[in-house]
Amino acid sequence: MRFASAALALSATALVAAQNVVVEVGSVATAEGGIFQFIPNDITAANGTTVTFRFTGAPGNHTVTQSSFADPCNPLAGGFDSGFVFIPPTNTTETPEFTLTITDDSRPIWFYCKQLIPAPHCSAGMVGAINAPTSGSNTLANFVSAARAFQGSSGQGEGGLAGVGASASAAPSPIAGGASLVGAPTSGAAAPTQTSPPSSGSPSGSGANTSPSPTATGNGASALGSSWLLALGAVMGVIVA
Ligand SMILES: [Cu+2]
Repeated sequence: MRFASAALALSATALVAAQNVVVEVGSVATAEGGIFQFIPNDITAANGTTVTFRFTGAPGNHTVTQSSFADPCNPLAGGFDSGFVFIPPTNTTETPEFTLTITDDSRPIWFYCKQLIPAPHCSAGMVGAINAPTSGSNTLANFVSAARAFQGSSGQGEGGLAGVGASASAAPSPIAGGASLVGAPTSGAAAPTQTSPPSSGSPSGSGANTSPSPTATGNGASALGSSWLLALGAVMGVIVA
């Protein structure tokens, strides 16, 4: 009987570990909620659960970047970060995926999209949470409200594969069919830096914004330099091609 109980417990553990939640990153202009959203944005996931972010919004250029309730549109020190995944309008091949494994379900995990073009996605409400409290002040609704109230450019610092309470084992993949990845995360949970350029390209469903000009105020503005223009040129080349 003792063996049977142990086997039962083992299988229950395996069941929990096998759970997966899928979140779509970005959408289309005609969708309810528009382009700038994670679907769903309210995720419940126990330890061992995997949360797979699928960059389905086409065209799109988004990130999944860990932040905090207190500062929804800036990267959390030691947080995870997918990097910028650009999806062209005509991407018909495999969808890039970024998969987190939950390592601490005892506290909420907050995240945002740090893309600034054509306007900061975080301020447009492109945020989400894993295991957010359903009562009290730190609810997802309050987090969304705080993000929408955020002024200036959301933080561009790069996180890593490993985050706080959740970690990825690989950068978004596959990157194919015209998709590109800028600022791919590397191993470790280094503190976010402000030296990386934001990505570029037009996440607009209409593709109308071809001359993005992120405002020169706020966090990370000093990083907007020649490397950013180079990245823009590279992505625009993809669009033109
Ligand atoms: Cu976005």
